[in-house]
Amino acid sequence: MTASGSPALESANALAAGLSSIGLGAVVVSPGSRNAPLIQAFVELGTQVIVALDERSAAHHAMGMALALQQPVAVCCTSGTAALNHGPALAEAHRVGLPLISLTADRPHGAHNTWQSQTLVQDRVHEKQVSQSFTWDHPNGDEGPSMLQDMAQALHRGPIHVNCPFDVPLYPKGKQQHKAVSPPQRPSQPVNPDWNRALQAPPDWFRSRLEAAANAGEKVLLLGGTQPVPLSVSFLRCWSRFALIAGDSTSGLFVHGVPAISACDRWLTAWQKGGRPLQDMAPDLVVTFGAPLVSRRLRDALATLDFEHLHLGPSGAEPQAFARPPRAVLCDVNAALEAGAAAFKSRNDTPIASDVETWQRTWWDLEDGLRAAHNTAVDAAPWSDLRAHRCLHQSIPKGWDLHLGNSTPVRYAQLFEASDPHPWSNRGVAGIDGCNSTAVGSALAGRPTALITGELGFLYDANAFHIQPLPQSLRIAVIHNGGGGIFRWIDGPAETGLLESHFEWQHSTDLRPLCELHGLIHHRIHDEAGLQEALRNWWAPSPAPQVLEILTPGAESAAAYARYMEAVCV
Ligand SMILES: Cc1ncc(C[n+]2csc(CCOP(=O)(O)OP(=O)(O)O)c2C)c(N)n1
Repeated sequence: MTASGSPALESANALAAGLSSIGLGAVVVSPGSRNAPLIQAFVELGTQVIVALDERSAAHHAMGMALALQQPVAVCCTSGTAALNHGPALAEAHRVGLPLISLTADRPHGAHNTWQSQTLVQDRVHEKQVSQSFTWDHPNGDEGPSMLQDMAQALHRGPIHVNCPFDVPLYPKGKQQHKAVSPPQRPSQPVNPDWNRALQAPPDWFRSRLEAAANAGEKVLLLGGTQPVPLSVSFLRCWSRFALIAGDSTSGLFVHGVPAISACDRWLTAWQKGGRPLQDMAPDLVVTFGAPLVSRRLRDALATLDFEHLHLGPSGAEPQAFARPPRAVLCDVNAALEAGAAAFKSRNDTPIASDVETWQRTWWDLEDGLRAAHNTAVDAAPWSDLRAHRCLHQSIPKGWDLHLGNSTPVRYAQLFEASDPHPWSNRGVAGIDGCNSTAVGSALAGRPTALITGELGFLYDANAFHIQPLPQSLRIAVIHNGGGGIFRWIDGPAETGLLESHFEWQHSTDLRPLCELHGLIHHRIHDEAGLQEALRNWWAPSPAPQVLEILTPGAESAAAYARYMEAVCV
């Protein structure tokens, strides 16, 4: 018999201690019985433990914490369907390379076949959405440490799933005393420095390829989608001389003093409206990274052109974004930028090839004109989503993290400069099901966090707020435009005759009772003057998270955006 009298508790203790030793920052647990050994183990160990009811939200909370802390965070649940609910966050973390650890407690091996309740096959159930799956079944001898080493390796590439079979007894004999658990504080450095890791460098051929591109005067486009790591200013500065930089505002490319184009849809609209041939914008070499680009139109336009494509990333993914399959460059994005910067530096004293200079100028002349026309075009718009987004973006204080709902908020955000830290949106798989929770997770990790989201996304993920403790430094601006405004942006829904009823899903849900249920401070806004006024005091410390429900007209907002595009793209 083990010291505690429970093999389950011993196994859970060993796993909790092992994960802590490889850099675990915190754990989000959902109430359940089968995972009782893990809950007790983490509390006993002094790990930061957050309690969240809904496993789908809990996994997104943990992902938001991993993003804010830049280190692994675990989410822990009981057996059965609870385990499946980690799926959406794992899928998102997998696409963007975040170190999320899904711990699913299970009954002993084979239980699902023995007429026991709350059982299903859990081993490897998330296999396609994680970098590696593990079964922690009371490992013996070196088995445990070796598995933990594999977990640490796998976490550098993305999330992992650890299924943990436990048999009764799940609880110790006699009443236990635990230390009081304090809410997390804003960390000035990673909570567990063991996670500090060497960046995985790109293969040598990558640097040589960029050297060759610079020597031969090739037109290089660095194109970034959403990714979680802050990118180096000095490396990007080196790149910006030789390469054109463009991508999503959530890519990390928009750092102070580095020229980069974020409003890619706007840029392409203007290019095409001017009747310019796509061939004139064609690069010779495109280096991509991160989640799929928000601007599908730019991706589709590039896909009609012929160039070489390299895709960077720690998972070695090879997404075929364009006409031909890319060559994967297995590495961390910053390490690749460093290698590129070194390649370009050696040519710093040499003038840029005139073809390349002209090509870059062509992109930038158009972009400069668009930026110059931007403010006048927004000023001309009536009260609408566009006007609300501008007010919000202008008011976010320095030091606050910005999260964006991944429908129209992330698209509007491309029009407004934002950096340091770069904004976040769950663009990996672009589900609207965890945007609240990811922002809550970021605030739980001690970072003041603002979320701009749509009201359907807000309603969908309402369980984000069934959490202990609820962070205070969280502000949520809900653009309540009467349904999914995104469906007015997309070609198609309007033609079906079902736009309002089945796509946009017009509704008249009042958000106030929901906010009251969760103890969120709620204000409703009807116009721009009201929004400006509310924002003046909104960021000051408050005893609970605050929600601004901003009422905008849905159809007029879509029309205002279309008119804005017409006005700037002349
Ligand atoms: C889990 C999930 N279900 C459905 C969708 C499809 N979808 C994308 S945007 C959207 C509507 C979002 O509406 P809202 O949050 O109000 O934002 P808005 O479109 O007004 O910006 C839906 C249903 C999705 N991306 N993820």
